[in-house]
Amino acid sequence: MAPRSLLRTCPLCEAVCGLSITLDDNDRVLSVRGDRDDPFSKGFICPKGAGFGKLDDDPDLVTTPLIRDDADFRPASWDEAFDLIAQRFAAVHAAHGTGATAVYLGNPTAHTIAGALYAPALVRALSTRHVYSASTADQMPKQVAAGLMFGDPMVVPVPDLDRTDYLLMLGANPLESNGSLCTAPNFPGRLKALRARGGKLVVVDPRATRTAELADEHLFIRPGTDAYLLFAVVHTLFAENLADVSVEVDGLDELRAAAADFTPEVATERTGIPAETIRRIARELAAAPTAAVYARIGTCTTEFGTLTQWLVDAINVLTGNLDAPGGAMFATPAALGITRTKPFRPGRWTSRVRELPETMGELPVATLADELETPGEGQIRALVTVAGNPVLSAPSGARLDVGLAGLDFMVSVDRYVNETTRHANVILPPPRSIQSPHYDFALLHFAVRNYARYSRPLVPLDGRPSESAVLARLAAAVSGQPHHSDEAVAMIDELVIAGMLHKAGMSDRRDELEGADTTEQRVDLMLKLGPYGAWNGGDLGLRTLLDNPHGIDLGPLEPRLPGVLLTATGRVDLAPQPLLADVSRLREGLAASAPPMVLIGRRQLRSNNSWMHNIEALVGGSNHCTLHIHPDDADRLGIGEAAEITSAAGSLTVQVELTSAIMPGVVSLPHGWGHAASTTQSVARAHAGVNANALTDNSIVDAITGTAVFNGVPVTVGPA
Ligand SMILES: Nc1nc2c(c(=O)[nH]1)N[C@H]1C(S)=C(S)[C@@H](COP(=O)(O)OP(=O)(O)OC[C@H]3O[C@@H](n4cnc5c(=O)[nH]c(N)nc54)[C@H](O)[C@@H]3O)O[C@H]1N2
Ligand SMILES: Nc1nc2c(c(=O)[nH]1)N[C@H]1C(S)=C(S)[C@@H](COP(=O)(O)OP(=O)(O)OC[C@H]3O[C@@H](n4cnc5c(=O)[nH]c(N)nc54)[C@H](O)[C@@H]3O)O[C@H]1N2
Ligand code: SF4
Ligand SMILES: [Mo]
Repeated sequence: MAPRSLLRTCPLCEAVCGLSITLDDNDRVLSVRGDRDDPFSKGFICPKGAGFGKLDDDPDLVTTPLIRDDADFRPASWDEAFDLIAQRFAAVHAAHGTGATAVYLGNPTAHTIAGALYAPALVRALSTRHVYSASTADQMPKQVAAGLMFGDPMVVPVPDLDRTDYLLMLGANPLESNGSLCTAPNFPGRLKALRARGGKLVVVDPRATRTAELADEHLFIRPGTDAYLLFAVVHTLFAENLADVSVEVDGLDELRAAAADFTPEVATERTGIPAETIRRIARELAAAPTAAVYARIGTCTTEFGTLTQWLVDAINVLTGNLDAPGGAMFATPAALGITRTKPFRPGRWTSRVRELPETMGELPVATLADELETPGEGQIRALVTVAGNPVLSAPSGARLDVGLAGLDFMVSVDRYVNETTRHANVILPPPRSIQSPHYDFALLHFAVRNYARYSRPLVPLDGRPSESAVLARLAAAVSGQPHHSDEAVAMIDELVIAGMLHKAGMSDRRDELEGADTTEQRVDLMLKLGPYGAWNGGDLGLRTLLDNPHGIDLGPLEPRLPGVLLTATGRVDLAPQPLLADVSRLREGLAASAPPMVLIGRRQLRSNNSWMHNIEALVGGSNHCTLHIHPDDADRLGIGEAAEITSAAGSLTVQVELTSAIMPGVVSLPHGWGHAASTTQSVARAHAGVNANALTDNSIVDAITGTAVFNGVPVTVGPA
């Protein structure tokens, strides 16, 4: 058989690029190219996507279940692994109840069918309030702000990148990250096109990033102060009578009142951005034919993350750009997701130790260390992690490292033995990506064009269970159900399918669902009942996507208000009570003196959080764990090649990189490094770096969501 090229969506970031993958006779990846016929990504690919084959072929990958006896892992059969899990979870339940078990879902669960369709079953099976995920180290403030303003935390507006005339971007660096909560393959190309058609790009960032270099204007901002800047923009829009609201809203007067004392002059003092510049930006946003404000991780993971995200969309509303072409719009994903019927409500319960709020069924990962450490009823004794590495990705990582070592039992579903999974008693590996089907259930909610693409597994499973089967069997094992066969997947699917058909009043149509297995039939049903679906006035179903393996374009974003709103009034709430209540905290912040030196993060093009450091082709070059510091600061502090950096949470010795691209008074360290501990990843160990989250402090969070604060951490820096 000659080498063959097969098509698949890249699962490695939010840009959902189409890949064309060439396999040899033994199903090994020979090469990876961008799929030129994908209507959304049009052949774009980044170094990570190009490294897909190397990731797939990494000799350090876990390929069979591992059981740890004392210090060492040994290979085991799937049945032995699941039997042990069932037995040990039963013991924890008998001794401490289900409230002593916990689950952590990491970032890649948002990129797999297994994560989308079967992780919820695992969470239900555990029947615990100890549910944690990377969301509270990431985008939760955006989802909560959207939930409060629009009634549904999945109804998140995205900048209409391809049509906007003016983009104000804060705390995002898509030239390295390829975008987030804004699914846009070839984000760099789309920004260049914006400028080429005469549009303006303004970037707000404490660093002169590659994205800032591409922009018309870059504003340095003191970390953690974006809420002051945006409030001053809101203030100006009202003060200069520039507000021009084109959608039905509540709370306009309350918003105006809340913004009254946040003048541009007040904001200047906090942000470092001149008042006249702030006024000009407000005027430009109001005057542009179309404009959008977009803010991402640099603004979410700060003390005022949720307030910031609220103000972003408040400005989009005030400038008449919400839900309007070229403004901030809502995607129309093809697959029917969870259909919520009641307005979103955060904080339905709180965490045991610190009483931090629940959101979307989760507790903040910033308190995971407390819940592991603090004795008493409800202390975590058994943990499941799926596709995550909280020791490197959550705040106070060093405490997590100790906390995990003290668990009665831990199971991890992961490709690698990493800094977190090394503590597991059992590691269950997913199969290769090319053995898994793919559909982007989550990310297409945030796409800048409506689009759908389904990829079947490119090669069959070689006796290993699918990741869906791993999660389904795990759900059965932890809840004392029969867990011996892959039938667990079909059992979950039949329940879900029956429920969806019943709700749609179509219970007699079960036999009409197409697909090679129940997972595909479930996808078919979600597509058929979706907004373009064959059972909903359109023609879309699984068959359409199988017939169009490059994906299909479903057109530009369309206005969706008021249809997508789920607020009690059916209007956009510009002044939700929980947000107004938090403004006093922001006001109090005005009195506090700014720390002389703060730490922020940064992302690297050839890296992905903690897990692409074991591929030679991806490490090295600029992909190193170094502390960026301004030469003036380094001079003043007497810092040479290495520095000692200390926060309330800990201290690290780091390699230094001088760069005037960073503001004086700010240092930047990428997260996801710190591989010196005993993992089996040989390349990563040789490029160990340090764990930035040994410095971040879990006691400081965004009050409304409990989201971790990674940007604006007070530190002192001195010579090593
Ligand atoms: N200081 C600081 N900390 C941060 C951030 C920051 O900006 N600064 N960013 C935060 C953000 S945005 C995020 S999303 C989190 C990420 O934090 P996590 O989700 O906890 O960590 P990742 O490094 O993404 O780990 C992903 C793991 O999934 C495994 N994996 C990869 N593919 C698969 C798969 O298909 N199936 C399974 N089962 N496993 C797989 C990898 O081997 C890896 O071990 O980090 C957060 N932490
Ligand atoms: N190559 C690569 N791509 C990735 C990832 C990766 O690790 N590597 N991770 C993926 C994940 S999980 C996510 S969530 C996305 C995130 O995608 P982005 O949100 O684009 O993330 P970053 O590239 O970290 O950009 C954040 C920017 O915020 C700036 N910043 C820090 N503090 C502040 C502040 O207080 N105010 C303002 N205005 N700016 C601030 C930082 O300097 C940085 O340039 O990227 C995804 N894509
Ligand atoms: S930009 Fe993201 S989706 Fe596209 S090839 Fe790179 S990692 Fe994959
Ligand atoms: Mo993330």
